[in-house]
Amino acid sequence: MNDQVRAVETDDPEREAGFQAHIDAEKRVEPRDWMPERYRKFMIRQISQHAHSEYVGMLPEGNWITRAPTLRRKAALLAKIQDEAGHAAYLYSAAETLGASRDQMLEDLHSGKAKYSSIFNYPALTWADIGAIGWLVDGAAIVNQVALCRTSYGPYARAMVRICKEESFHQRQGFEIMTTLAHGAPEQKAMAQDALDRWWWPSLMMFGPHDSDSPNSEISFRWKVKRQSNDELRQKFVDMTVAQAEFLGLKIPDDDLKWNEARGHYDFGRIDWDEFWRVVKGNGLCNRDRLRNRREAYENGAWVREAALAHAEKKRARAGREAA
Ligand code: FAQ
Repeated sequence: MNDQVRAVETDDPEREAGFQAHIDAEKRVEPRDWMPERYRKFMIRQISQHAHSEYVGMLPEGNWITRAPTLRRKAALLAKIQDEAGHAAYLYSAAETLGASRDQMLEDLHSGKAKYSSIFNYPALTWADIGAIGWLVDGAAIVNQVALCRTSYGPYARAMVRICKEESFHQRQGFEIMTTLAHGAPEQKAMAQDALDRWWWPSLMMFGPHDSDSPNSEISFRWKVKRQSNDELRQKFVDMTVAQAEFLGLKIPDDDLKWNEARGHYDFGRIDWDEFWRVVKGNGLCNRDRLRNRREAYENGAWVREAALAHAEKKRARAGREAA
């Protein structure tokens, strides 16, 4: 949890009951409303992790901007990556409305203290990975984020509405790349299959641990932060994606994947949770590279922040002189 939380009055049971009634009545919580300190910290935790994910999430794809195969692909990829930067900006701002400091959030990311989505610690090895990221990673992000459009904290829910619209363009961008490759030469189809093989299981891990191992879920449901569980959303993603893989003529790398008539859902194989926790704890293939890259970008951007502050200070001083 983030320590940089605005000091507020200690929580009291009567106010908490009123707060819960407000949530139970499906009303949004807004920045100036009273809220329990635990809710404020809980929201900062989730929103800042989400912001960090968008921010770090630019890196696997950023690596391919100079190598996109056509001008059109390059323009679309650039636009997509810029969108991710925008999503991080909305989300950091939403966390700031809860009293979190952006400097502190970034320091927590750069020091390795803060979490961000496990998925961004895998490398994008070929152009087909850019297709797989858009198709699967953005596809999974949409499934998760559509549910969050109805989350209880107003600024977060409103950010999600806009973000989901943009993610849906991202998903199509990825699926279009996969369609071209999967219906292209045998070598292209093999590249598409290889990307699916490598991104499938990490995409399922994006939804978080099984419900039985998800410590935050109980309170998250009570506060209507979460509307659907990790396992429900993962199942939704699997059910939706199988038909898309069939359209592409690609095989999902799971021998246990089969339609279960009784459940009305696909059954699927066991997720490697050891791998998941290894990655979350900082020992995935790219964790160190990702953090080094973010730290360097932050340090290299210091002069821009200083110049912007100096400019703002100059403007303020000029306005003060003119008013005097
Ligand atoms: N990676 O108790 P739960 C995107 C942590 S955006 C790392 O189940 P919760 C767009 C979890 O934080 C992708 N850590 O937690 C894009 C908790 O740790 P804590 C990001 C994970 O919050 C596309 C612990 O495990 N999306 O992709 C992960 O109830 C393409 C126990 O878990 C969001 O952040 C994970 N995968 O449920 C950008 C959505 N899963 O905090 C660029 C908002 C779990 O107790 C290119 N977040 N953990 O220390 C959420 O919906 C929820 O936070 C969940 C986790 C569902 C991720």
